[in-house]
Amino acid sequence: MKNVPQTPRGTTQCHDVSINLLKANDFVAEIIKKEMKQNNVFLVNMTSSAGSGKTTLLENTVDKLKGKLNIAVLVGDLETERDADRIRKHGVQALQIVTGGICHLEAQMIHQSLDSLDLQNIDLLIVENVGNLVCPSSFDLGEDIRVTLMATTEGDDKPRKYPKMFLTSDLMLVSKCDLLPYLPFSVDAVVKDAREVNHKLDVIEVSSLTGQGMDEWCEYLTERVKLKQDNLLAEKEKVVG
Ligand SMILES: Nc1nc2c(ncn2[C@@H]2O[C@H](COP(=O)(O)OP(=O)(O)OP(=O)(O)O)[C@@H](O)[C@H]2O)c(=O)[nH]1
Ligand SMILES: [Mg+2]
Repeated sequence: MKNVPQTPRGTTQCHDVSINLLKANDFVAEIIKKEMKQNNVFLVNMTSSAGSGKTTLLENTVDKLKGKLNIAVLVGDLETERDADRIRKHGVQALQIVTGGICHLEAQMIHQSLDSLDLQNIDLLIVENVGNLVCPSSFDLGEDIRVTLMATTEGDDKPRKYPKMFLTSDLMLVSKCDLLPYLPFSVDAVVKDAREVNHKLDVIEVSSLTGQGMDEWCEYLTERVKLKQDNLLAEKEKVVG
């Protein structure tokens, strides 16, 4: 039998992440930030537990915004090309990052993928992180905003159980709101829980099934993309002037 190194029972790879690895990650995240600034690209890091509806939301988001913004998507999963295939069907470039067992995306993985993107012609780059509410919270990908989905099927007590993700997020999308009539889930309770962790957290209730909240979410994104573009333009004009 092969001598395969075993992860001790009750631990995951994520617990072995050293401070040095996080420092190295932050170094690359800064490089990504600079490249995004140079190319005028707004970068979103989308996180959630597995199956909270990230890819479905992105499919609908791309449909609503693709005439208005140039969008590209990077998707992280442990295995398969499935999510990138789903998004490509909606007419935008989507690249799959297969982590091969790693439970989160790291800045280096994003940086390597950037060579395959025509950044000069992208306004909005969305990264769908690996479905996991724990490990991805520790890895800055150089994003402008972090958006976390919290599905009604997960229970309204999760933010304070997994605080780092909500602490480091700018927006919580309460997803699958069409299921609210059938579930013991209180939107008020989940918002209260999340804002106890991060009082600045924005919240939008969405459903990819009914389209609830999609206009608000798309406006939220569009406003921030435009704001970054305007700020960068003003900075350039200041330098030239
Ligand atoms: N009722 C309901 N179901 C949804 C909604 N959005 C997604 N789903 C369903 O939830 C399941 C998971 O959706 P995905 O979009 O694949 O979720 P995900 O977060 O991308 O999953 P991973 O990438 O595996 O983490 C699918 O069966 C979807 O059809 C929604 O708004 N309402
Ligand atoms: Mg997905």
